[in-house]
Amino acid sequence: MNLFRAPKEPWRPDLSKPLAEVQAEISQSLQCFIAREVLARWRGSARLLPAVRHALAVPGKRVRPSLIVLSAYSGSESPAIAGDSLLAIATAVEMVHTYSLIHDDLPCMDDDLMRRGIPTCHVAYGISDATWAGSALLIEAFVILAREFSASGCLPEAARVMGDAAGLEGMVGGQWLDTQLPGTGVSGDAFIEVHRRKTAALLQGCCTLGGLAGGVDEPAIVALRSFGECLGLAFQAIDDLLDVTGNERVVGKRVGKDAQAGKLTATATLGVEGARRYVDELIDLAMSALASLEGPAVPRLRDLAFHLGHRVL
Ligand code: GRG
Repeated sequence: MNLFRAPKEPWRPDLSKPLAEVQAEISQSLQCFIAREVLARWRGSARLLPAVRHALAVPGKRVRPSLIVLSAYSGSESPAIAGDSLLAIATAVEMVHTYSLIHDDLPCMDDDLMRRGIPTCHVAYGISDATWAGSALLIEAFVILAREFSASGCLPEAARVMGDAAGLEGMVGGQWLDTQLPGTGVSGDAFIEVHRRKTAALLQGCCTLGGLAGGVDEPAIVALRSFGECLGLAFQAIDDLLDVTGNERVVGKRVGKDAQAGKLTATATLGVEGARRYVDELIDLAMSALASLEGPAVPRLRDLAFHLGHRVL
């Protein structure tokens, strides 16, 4: 036995690298963590495991985990919660996001057949298992958050942030509102309220949660909240733009469906050019929100905002 073996270094991203490499590192580490730590929990519910694996282990852009990790390093080199615990929190938000995609794709919602370039969860595993898998992912995510934040003293705050992001104030409320409003004949900026809740709330929640994990101070939390909200609004407006101008093979899902369904979108309200200008303004605002932050991840947060403001998938 080698008694002098150095203990395994805790996981940390190399923030001096370009954004694409930092994101690839986060995505790969997440992939290993999901396989090693998360899917094991579903072995006792063996029939659900393939459905959960199908939805969770096929990577999308992993935007929300990146926001968690980068926000945690927006204050200092040494976040209060780091290593595998930070990865666990990043995984939990990806689980919340994955649940929302599974349920959003169901026949009773958007009725989509493709997601991330592969069949949606209910197409591959049936409506019943997809519904179970989505519900379990949401609840298991809160189990992980409770475990990882329990020693930090900010568990109640973290639970509230995630509850607001995913619940009536956020994703569920926004998605419900989206189904209630007609695509035309409502006030010009009604789409912003839908976007704020159904999409921006979770991105904002990720930045806040990452800040809490990092142990940053209150002014930094306010800055991260503002950054996350502007970025989230821009992110959804681009989703609307891609539905009009995007290529189905590149985007990995059906396009043209919003106009067909008469949805209230940024493009329906502002037109393609107007929606593009609206995105640019939001990305500028997001960048300004970062002005007071000085941690090692701040340049990468700026790169991410720029990159998402120009994304094609
Ligand atoms: C109670 C039925 C029910 C639903 C729960 C489904 C739901 C609430 C909310 C859906 C909210 C939703 C899907 C908003 C769209 C947000 C959005 C643009 C998702 C796509 O995110 P990306 O592009 O996806 O980050 P990838 O695949 O890259 O992870």
